[in-house]
This record gives sequence, C-alpha cells and structure tokens, in this order.
Amino acid sequence: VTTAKFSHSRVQKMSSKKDKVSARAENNGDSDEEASGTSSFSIEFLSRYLADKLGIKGDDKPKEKILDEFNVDGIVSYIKKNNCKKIIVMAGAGISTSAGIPDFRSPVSGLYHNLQKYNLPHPQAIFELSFFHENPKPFFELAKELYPGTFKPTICHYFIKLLNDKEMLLRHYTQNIDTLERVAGIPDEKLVEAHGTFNKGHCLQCRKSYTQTWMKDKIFSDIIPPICEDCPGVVKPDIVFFGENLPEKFHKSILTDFSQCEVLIIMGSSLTVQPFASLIDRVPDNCPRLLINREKAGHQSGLSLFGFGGGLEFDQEDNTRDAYWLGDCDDGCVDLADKLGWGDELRELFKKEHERIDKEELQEAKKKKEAGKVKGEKKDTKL
Ligand code: CNA
Repeated sequence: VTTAKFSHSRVQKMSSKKDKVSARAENNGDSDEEASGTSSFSIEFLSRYLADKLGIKGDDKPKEKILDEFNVDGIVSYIKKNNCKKIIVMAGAGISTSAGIPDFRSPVSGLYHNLQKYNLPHPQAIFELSFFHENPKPFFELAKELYPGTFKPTICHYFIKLLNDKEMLLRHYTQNIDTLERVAGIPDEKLVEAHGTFNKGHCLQCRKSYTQTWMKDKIFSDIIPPICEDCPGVVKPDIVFFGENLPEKFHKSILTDFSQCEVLIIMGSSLTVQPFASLIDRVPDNCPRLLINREKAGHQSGLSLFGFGGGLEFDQEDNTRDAYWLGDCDDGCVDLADKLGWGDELRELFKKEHERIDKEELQEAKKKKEAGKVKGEKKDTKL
C-alpha cells in the first residue's frame, strides 16, 4: 500500500524499484492534502483487495450494459441520450505531438530515444530530482528546445476548449507541461496540471517565486542554470519531477471530481505514469470510458498490475462500458466532434485561433526587430 503514495512515479518502476520510490515519496514531507489524497487512494485500494480476497466482490448478476456500441458512436449516443455535462478529459503528451513536441515513449520520435547528447545515466534521469541536483544543465538545455511559446495548440486542445464552451467539461486533467491548454483558452478553474507547468518557477533553496518570462529570459540568454536573485539556489520551473509531490490542486480535485464523472475521455497517454494512470479506476462503475490513442493503453492499470482488477476493460469479454479509438488524437477528436454535431465549429475555431496566434507572433517579431534597430542606431550614434 505504501507504493500507492501520490508522488510522481512509473508503474514499471513500482515493482523493480519499489523501496526506492517509497523512500523518495516519504522523504518529500507530504502536505495535508496529499495525505488525504493518499489515504483515500489507499482505502479504495484496500477495499478492493479485501472484497476480492473475501469473495464479497458483488453478486453474480450480469453487469448492466452501459454502451450500445463499444466505439465512438456508442460514446456519442450515450452523451446525447444522457445529456452529459460532467465529462472529464485525461491527457498525455500524445495530444501535443502534432504541435511538434515529442512525447516520451514513442519509438524513434520519443524524447527518451533522443537524449544521447546529454550523456545521462538513463533517459528518465533528465526528470529526476536527484540527478537535477547533481547536474541541472541537461534539463535546461532540453527545456530551451521545448520551451512553451514556440508551439501552437492542436485540434485536440481546441476540442477540449469546445467541450468547456458547451458546458460539458467537468475538468481537464493533463500530464503535459507545455501550457498549450492555457494557450487554447481552457480556463484555470477547469484545468488540473498534474505534473505542474512552466508557467511559474521557484528557487530550490529559498522558494522565491519567479515568472515564466524571468525564466525564459535566463534560459534563452544561456544563463543555465538560472540562479536565484536572493541566494545561490537554482531556479526550477514548477514542473513535477519523478520523486516530487504532485500539486495540491490535483489532490483536492480528484477527491470530488471522479465520483461525479459521467464520461471519461483519455487521450494521447501511455498511462504508465503513476498516480495519474490510476485515475481511470476512480470513476463510477457505470461511467463509460473512451481511449483515443495510437496504441491501446490502460488495460493494465495500477490496481490490475497488483492483481486486483481495474484498468480499461475493452479487451474483456464482459466489457460493458469501455471503448477505444486507435489513431491520431486530432483525427479522433474531429470524428467525435463531427458525430456530436460540432465538427465544423471545431475546424473553424482551430483555423481562427491559429491565424490569431500567427498574427500576434508576427507583430511581436516586428516589435523586437524595430527595438533592435533603435538599439543599433543608438549604438551607431555613440560611435
Ligand atoms: P508517453 O508515455 O510518451 O505516451 C504518449 C502516448 O501517446 C503513447 O501511447 C503514444 O502512442 C501516444 N501518441 C503519441 N502521439 C500521438 C498522437 N498524435 N495521437 C495519438 N496518440 C499519440 O507520455 P504520457 O503523457 O503518457 O506520459 C506522461 C509524461 C510525459 C508526463 O510526465 C509528461 O510531463 C511527459 N511529457 C509531456 C510533454 C508535453 O508537455 N507535451 C512532452 C513529453 C513528455
């Protein structure tokens, strides 16, 4: 049960490096919120375990069929029939790859396959706090390459924005740190950035807070690592590294959101990072779940790995509520939107927003160029 601590870890690591992961989590000084999140998770975990072991799993009644069809059509017809207004979206790096940001684990294009130049002991080290303390440079060099502000949101981001505009979004839980949800206009109160964000940063020693602009200036001026103005500490963006606690908002929100979820949509995630991956097991038993991804994922959740059931059931004979759509997230979202009757609206929003962003970038570049010219002219006159 101790392995179910709510710090950032990976399923595969939990068995092989079980003790190390628990020890790291325990050393992190859990907040009250985290403690409450942890205990509710542990209770859920224990109750399933006991129910299984004591054979009180429920009666043998056949499970109620929730979806007419186990595909996008089945999900859309469920949403329409039940007028669903409490949809939760869970997302991973796959919703941003079409914007040009690599994910972690895709073969060839994934980040983990392209980190040789940083000379790391192992690929995940770049996001491990212990390694960061030893050598923060690789992380900042990578951050420079992937810095938010250089990319535009995808169709998928605007699909989630439209869900919200139509008052159908209960919450969007993202593992992404690229801030593209914010750029797409998903409001802060509907957004849970489970693995933190580049939006703000803190000094690791004195905790002084820094803005994204301050960090960006330093990183792009090659002042790597950025050093605190008040002490010799390194300033790290508020993204959650392996071994760090997840944000308070995550722990608070999951306690109330998932029990009222009407439909869960999971997009672009391998569902291997815990505790995020196990959230799929927190929705009610009769809540339909749709996975939109290039590959099947989530059919082995945290609980099912321990042999306690759980995970997406689309491959099981007695599946009543789970569906998947295999392919690119953007295509999956367009299909969903078309079937919900707002495909054209989605295409229009995407086009309009991208035009707006392009225009703003052009104006920004023009301003910078003019400012550079003025500086140059001043220099010339001095000379
Ligand atoms: P992952 O483990 O790399 O998995 C990505 C999943 O998405 C895989 O199953 C891919 O097959 C799938 N995929 C990739 N591209 C597409 C696409 N266009 N359409 C459909 N499916 C696609 O990433 P996870 O998000 O599951 O792992 C969580 C990590 C990744 C978090 O800690 C993140 O912080 C981290 N991450 C975030 C970003 C970002 O912010 N954009 C980028 C890279 C990694």
